[in-house]
Amino acid sequence: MTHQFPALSPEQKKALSDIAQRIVASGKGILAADESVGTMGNRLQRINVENTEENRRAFREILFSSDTSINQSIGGVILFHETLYQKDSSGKPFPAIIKEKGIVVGIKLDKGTSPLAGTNGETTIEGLDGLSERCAQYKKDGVDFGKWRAVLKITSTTPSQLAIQENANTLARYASICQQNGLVPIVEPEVLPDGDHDLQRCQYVTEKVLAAVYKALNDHHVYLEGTLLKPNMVTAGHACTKKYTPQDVAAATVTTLLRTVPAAVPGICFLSGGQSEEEASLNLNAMNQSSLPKPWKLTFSYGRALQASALAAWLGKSENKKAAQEAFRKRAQINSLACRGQYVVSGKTDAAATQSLFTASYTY
Ligand code: 5MM
Repeated sequence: MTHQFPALSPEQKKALSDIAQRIVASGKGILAADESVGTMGNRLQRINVENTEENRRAFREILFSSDTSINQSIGGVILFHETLYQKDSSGKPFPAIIKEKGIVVGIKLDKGTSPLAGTNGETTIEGLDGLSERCAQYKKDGVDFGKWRAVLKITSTTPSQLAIQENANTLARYASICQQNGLVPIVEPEVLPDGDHDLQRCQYVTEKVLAAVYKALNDHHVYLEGTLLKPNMVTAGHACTKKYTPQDVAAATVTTLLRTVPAAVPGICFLSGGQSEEEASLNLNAMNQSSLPKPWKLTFSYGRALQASALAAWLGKSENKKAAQEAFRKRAQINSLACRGQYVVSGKTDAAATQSLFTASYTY
């Protein structure tokens, strides 16, 4: 082994790094609005709204047509394929509305889980076939970053070495294909919160998973400066009886990241993983207040924890549009403050913001 054959030109590297830096510019995070049709159906069911294409479009229009000032807290939006080609009520394509606010458009590229035979219910992710062609088309259609979510479970027998290696390798192959097509890959290895394990077990597993992911990214010559990581926070399992403070979560999470994620990675954008909106904000805030070194931006790429209050305010009624936008704006602003470690809880927190958003075995 002597040297690496060039994979990307200096111009390609600069373009990727510029996109990644824009997404995680100071105080900014990502709105993960990339729920596939079935997952969006689960969200709509909670507010008794039918899962039709029009209802999915109408809710997304509420989010994307927020006042331009939303660009102070949101640097990127991840879309599902259907949403990328939808329009607002005046006929303007969603990507145009998002870009006009200076926000970067992303797309969900994975095609969901499929079983890994011979394991205890573990999975890999489908979507590599034809991925390069899909990326090239999305780039032409205004997309600048991709997202691929792999899922690992904590039980007494999992995650297995096979599941860790297979998902790490698949994430790295996806990341390499994205970069060849000018898309910044968001690498998302989610360790699910299901189970009664404690914080230390989650930390141990997350460290093993992230170490394998960064070894695979290096093996695949992925240009780290042009990537973003979307991990789970290190938390105790959903059914663990011992309770931990945001400071405990912050210490365990930042320690895990320091041990496994190179400083070349510009940003770490956490998923919310079923935490309540408020919990997800407080944990992120505690991380950014922690005295541990943080060579990367620590920010958010929340789905449920940015949309739950907005959905509860909307209830499928057009007259509630303003209230839903205000709920979304409020959560985005709180998370922007949390990215800087400046979120101070004041007054009463909305009931919707403190409700658990946990979905068991979130592996659709
Ligand atoms: C873990 O899910 C991702 C982050 O969302 P949360 O903050 O709610 O945990 C999310 O981007 C997810 O990957 C998308 O909603 C797509 O989900 P599906 O189920 O459609 O693959």
